[in-house]
Amino acid sequence: MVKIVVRFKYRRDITHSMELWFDELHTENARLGFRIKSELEHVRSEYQDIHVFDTFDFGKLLVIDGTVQTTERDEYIYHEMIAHVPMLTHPAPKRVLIIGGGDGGAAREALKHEPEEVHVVEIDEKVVELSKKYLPEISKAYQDSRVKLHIGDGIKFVKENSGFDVIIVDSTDPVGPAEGLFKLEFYKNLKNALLAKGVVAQQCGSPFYHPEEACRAYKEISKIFKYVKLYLAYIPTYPSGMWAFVIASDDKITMRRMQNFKTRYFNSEIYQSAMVLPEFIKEYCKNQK
Ligand code: AG3
Repeated sequence: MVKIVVRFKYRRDITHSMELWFDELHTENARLGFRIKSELEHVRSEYQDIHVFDTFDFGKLLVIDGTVQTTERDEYIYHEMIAHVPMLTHPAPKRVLIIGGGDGGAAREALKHEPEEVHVVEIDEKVVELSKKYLPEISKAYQDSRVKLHIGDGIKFVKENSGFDVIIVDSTDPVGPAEGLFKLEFYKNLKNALLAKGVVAQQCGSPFYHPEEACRAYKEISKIFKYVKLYLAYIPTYPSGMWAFVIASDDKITMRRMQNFKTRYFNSEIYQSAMVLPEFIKEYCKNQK
């Protein structure tokens, strides 16, 4: 019998004597709750269910299909880590492509490298609209003329466009609507869209709750690129707090330039240490078919 596990369920419950909470279900039996001041917006877009909440401890919170995407308080960790690791692995990134990332956070960080162009391909224009309205610090990248927004399917975009130095895949979870972004076919197209020395980075879930997702991404992308590494960041509002990314290139993965911009989480020591993996992840990836 196949057991269907509802991994992420949106629930806003009124407990604690009329307090309002948003909970993300991490498993059937574990969840993380945010006490909220108010629901600022709830939109059912063509693609997904989107909420923006005003929370007590984390500022504004963007939720897609019941899963926390970003909060004003800790967004810098994810956005710095998804952008600076691949950007500093490239000797001189001029053309950058971000698949997903409609909130603008990854683009904001990519701009710190003085690229010529940053293309953001977001499928859901509602994400962009709500981010511009409620998350100005995250979405301010859109005010920069080097940032070009394309509303459309990232899978299709990489088939039809090329010439990028760095590609950042900032999607929702590896299961569900974003699944296609974790498939071999997509990775092949990513490689074709990259120039020589091109670097790609992608978020690939919680290695604590779902090591199979990170390891699958690692294995699939390894079939296409010569050098591949998983790396981690600590993100308080994501399931388990431990988050995985994968970086891939046909050139050795090493930090090629010095950091000459301000960050709040990332630094050159973290570039190194983030790639040091705990035993359970190594074991899992080794044993996984
Ligand atoms: N994209 C990855 C969010 C994944 C979080 N998963 C979860 N809460 N279950 C973040 C978008 C930020 N630009």
